[in-house]
Amino acid sequence: MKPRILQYGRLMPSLEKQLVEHFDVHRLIDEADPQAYVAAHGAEFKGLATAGFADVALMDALPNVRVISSFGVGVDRIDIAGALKRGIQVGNTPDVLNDCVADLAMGLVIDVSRGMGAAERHLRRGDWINGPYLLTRRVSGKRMGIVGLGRIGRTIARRASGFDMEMAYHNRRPVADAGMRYEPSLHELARWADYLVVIVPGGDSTRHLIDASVLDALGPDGYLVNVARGTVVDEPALVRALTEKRIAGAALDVFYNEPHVPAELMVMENVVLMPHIASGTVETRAAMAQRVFDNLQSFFATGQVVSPVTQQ
Ligand code: NAP
Ligand code: 8YV
Repeated sequence: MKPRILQYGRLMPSLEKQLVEHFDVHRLIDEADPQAYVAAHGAEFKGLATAGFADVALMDALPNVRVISSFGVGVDRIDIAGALKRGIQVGNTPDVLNDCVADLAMGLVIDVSRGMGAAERHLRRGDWINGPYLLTRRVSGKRMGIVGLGRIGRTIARRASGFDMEMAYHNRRPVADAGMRYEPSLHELARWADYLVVIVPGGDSTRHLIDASVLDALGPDGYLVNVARGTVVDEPALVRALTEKRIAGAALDVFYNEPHVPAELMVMENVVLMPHIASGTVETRAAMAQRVFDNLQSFFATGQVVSPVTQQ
């Protein structure tokens, strides 16, 4: 008999198809009253496939679920401690997205400095006829400060080394084989950097890590690049710093209240805005989908997911 799985949120159609072929799947999004449905049927499910969310209320409503497989590496909307306490394994999709997230981070560094998006808007508006585009800022040879030298942070560093950039990083602890300077003070890193690239996990431990004081340390010639989570940046403080020209610009793939983006940012030419697309390539999303499937299949075959999450 196929294990019964609850699907929370929308997943890629190819993944939904693969899940249905191997599991007895029920999609919670098809229920008019999801809460009433899980209250009545929650005990039927052995696993949960989720688009990134699982709180303890949901886990309690699914008392026989022993595995959660989540689409994405970030687990900030999954209560990991709550899952582990209930004997539930959580699987995510690390590593397979490092390259694409790092590619986009590097693209954002280039775009916010060289004004590629802004210059193209200038051309498309027909403004080139009236004169050349403004001079922009050089990228090669500049200083990049990486906040979060983990799997993706290290991949970003490899990209930046191809641009002859000087690099340093800040984590809570130094990384043994980082091959670059560790900066124990986030403020000192921001003061030193031309680009502060943020790629830490979201959640309570990093909420507003990038606040007004870090932005002031980055200063009027510095750029903020955030490909982590919107919660990591104090967004109103960022809007104020940009409005008052206390930083040079920002490039953001993630926002505090997605898909809502502060109106002030929408009209700023020194700000690059992306709709959370860093992992969004055909190749990477297919690999992420496969890992969601593999985590479930491996759990039901061996009792272990492929990519276990052991802490938030
Ligand atoms: P990872 O390998 O776990 O790396 C995270 C790094 O952040 C670690 O080096 C960690 O070092 C550091 N860190 C954690 N908390 C910190 C803190 N409070 N202060 C400073 N450094 C801290 O994770 P990853 O696979 O690279 O992914 C990172 C995050 O990127 C994900 O959790 C997700 O939220 C985000 N992401 C976004 C997208 C997107 O589409 N934009 C795509 C993929 C991932 P220490 O533990 O030593 O501090
Ligand atoms: C999203 C991400 O999962 O992996 C992560 O943590 O933020 C992304 O890859 C993806 O955008 C689907 O929501």
